[in-house]
Amino acid sequence: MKGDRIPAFSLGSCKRFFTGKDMSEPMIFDPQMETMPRAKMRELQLERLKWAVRYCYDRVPFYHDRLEKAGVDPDKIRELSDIQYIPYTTKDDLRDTYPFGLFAVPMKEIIRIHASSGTTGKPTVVGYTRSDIETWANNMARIVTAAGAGEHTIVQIAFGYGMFTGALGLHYGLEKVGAAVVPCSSGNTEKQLMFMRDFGTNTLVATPSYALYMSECAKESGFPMSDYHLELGLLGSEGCTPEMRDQIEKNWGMFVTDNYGLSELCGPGLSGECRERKGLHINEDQFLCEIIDPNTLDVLGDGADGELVVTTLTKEGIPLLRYRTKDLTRITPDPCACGRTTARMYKIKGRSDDMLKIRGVNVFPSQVESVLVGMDKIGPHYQLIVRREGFHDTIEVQVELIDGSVLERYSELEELHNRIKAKLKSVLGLEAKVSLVEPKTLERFQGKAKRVIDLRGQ
Ligand code: DLL
Repeated sequence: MKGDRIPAFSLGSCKRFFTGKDMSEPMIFDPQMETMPRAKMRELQLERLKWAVRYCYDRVPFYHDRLEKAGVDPDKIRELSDIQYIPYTTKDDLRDTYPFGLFAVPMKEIIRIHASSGTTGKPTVVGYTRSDIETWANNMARIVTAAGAGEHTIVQIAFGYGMFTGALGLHYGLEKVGAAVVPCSSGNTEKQLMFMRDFGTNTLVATPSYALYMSECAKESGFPMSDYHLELGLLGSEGCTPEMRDQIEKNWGMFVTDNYGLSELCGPGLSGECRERKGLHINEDQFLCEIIDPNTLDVLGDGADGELVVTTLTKEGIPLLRYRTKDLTRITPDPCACGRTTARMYKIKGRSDDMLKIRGVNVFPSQVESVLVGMDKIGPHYQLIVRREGFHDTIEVQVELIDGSVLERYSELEELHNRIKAKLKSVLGLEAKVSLVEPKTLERFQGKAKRVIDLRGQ
């Protein structure tokens, strides 16, 4: 079939350049891709964009129709800016075609399936071919190498293994660079700390909030902090303020880098910080990134703040054209002191939709609503309050009772409270505090309801 071969630079070309002896020695995993002159990178991206559009058009009926409707002829893509004629893809498109509607290969070619975290009902589902898994591992290998990992690394992966892409993504990349991987998963903190002390673990993979929580547990563990040997934290999957990063670094005595990605686009591995920490290097030979104004949908230039939109350039299982991440950032193409020429994106500043990331889990207010609607004894009015207590994110769901006298009947109140809490836990995948309040006490809105009060930035 036309458009079947990913153009230029065989995907198997990635090889280790050289391995530093310790974490402070800068290394480049794939110098060909990571230090390519920018003009050449743009050429490669164009070739691959043509391939990706043709591939989607030929193989995914959804894209065939979308491109036809938009009048996009895959053979007429001549320059990178022609991407502007391609319609955006959104999370809803993935949900509407659940589970496999956007897959571009038959199931026999899929060797792994993941899904987005914390969603109820219809999560977004992604499939990987063998080549996708290999590319993903290479992307991750570049990022962990840039952060200082290598053969000298003993790493505990404290992301949850499962449908979440974080753990296996880092796992494969770290194995690729020769690290000794300890697949602890998240939770069971005391045991993790024991392994850290006994194995001489020098690298931790976790969300910032879990890395911080672990450090607090370590301090209380009764063992001196000198029994822990962490030097590097490969953190990501949620935002982390500079203050929080400082605290994590201070508590563990380690250097922290940020990693970014989303399950729809592979998982982690889209971009990550090198030791300069002046932005996250984008794996540009794999992902074509644009910044758009989320309101007008106009494409903005380099350096402008806006929403990140990503086109996958080599993905076979579930290729995506102009996927709206809803994450707000900006991009710079300026060269980095580390020697890489790949463009860098700045830390995520927020979202253009109402998705909240709480302790690594994606939460949409609509999920909370879906739990509350239809439950007896409570009305339709609710509010979510997200706080940072110390450095831990918490979510409180305040719900109005229909009949305030329930507040005086303790056992009835407790039963209702526990029922809501359990249902929220099963749908959101995390503990929420539930507060049942008197009728008519929550604010009413004339226009769009403001259900979420996010106090974390204050
Ligand atoms: O969080 C993938 C990942 C795993 C990235 C491990 C890095 C490390 P999802 O669960 O689909 O995938 O969540 C994706 O999380 O759209 C952002 O809003 C947020 N996010 C991910 N990384 C960062 C980060 C993984 N470094 C959503 N900083 C994205 C801020 C992040 N937000």
